[in-house]
Amino acid sequence: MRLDRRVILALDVTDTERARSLARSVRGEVDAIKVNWPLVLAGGLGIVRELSAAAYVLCDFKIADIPNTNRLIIEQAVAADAGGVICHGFAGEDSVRACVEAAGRAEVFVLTEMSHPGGAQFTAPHADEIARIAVRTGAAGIVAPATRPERVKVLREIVGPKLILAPGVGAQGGKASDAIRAGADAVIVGRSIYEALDPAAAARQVAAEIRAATPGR
Ligand code: 3DU
Repeated sequence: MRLDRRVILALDVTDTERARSLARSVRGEVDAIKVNWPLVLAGGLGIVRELSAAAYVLCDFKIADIPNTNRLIIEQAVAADAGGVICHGFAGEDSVRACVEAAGRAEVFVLTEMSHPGGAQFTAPHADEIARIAVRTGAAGIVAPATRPERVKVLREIVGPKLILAPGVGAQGGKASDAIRAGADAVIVGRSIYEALDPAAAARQVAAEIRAATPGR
């Protein structure tokens, strides 16, 4: 994933026409479009192929099954031209490894610790170990909570130069600049961009906040 703006749009809408129009309107303002189950269940996997023609599409399938099933899911995402896929780490090292092996040139991001309050219950206590799994399996990076920048800092120490993508900005209460200063490479933003009257302007604003927080980068 090439990061210029350091902003990824979470395109969590279920109207495929609106999804297409949002993707068009933020072109050049975000580095990638993250597609999650709501859109794929509504529009089919074809929407991934379609959006991939003009953008890096990150399939947030939060894959968390046995290795063989993970492989089958990843193969579908790759066949639809996804640039990257998100898997859960809690299913264990063999499950994550199966994702990385099946992905080929597509990038795998391992979800370590979820950003919502419930994420502190089960994922946070194991996030450091999951981050180590991401390193050992050769994943491209991890997903870590913008709502807990202090945790992003700890996870950065563990993953070294691997990419850290941080959801939880805006609607969930996290601040893009805090996540980036803590060590995230990019933030994932959904509602604050796609529900804005001017989504492109909202995306530009997040990118501007990030630039202001990291002078000289
Ligand atoms: O809260 P937002 O509307 O900005 O959307 C955040 C997106 O990131 C959404 O697609 C959600 O499924 C995803 N995500 C998290 O919010 C938190 C995680 O730990 C992992 C993914």
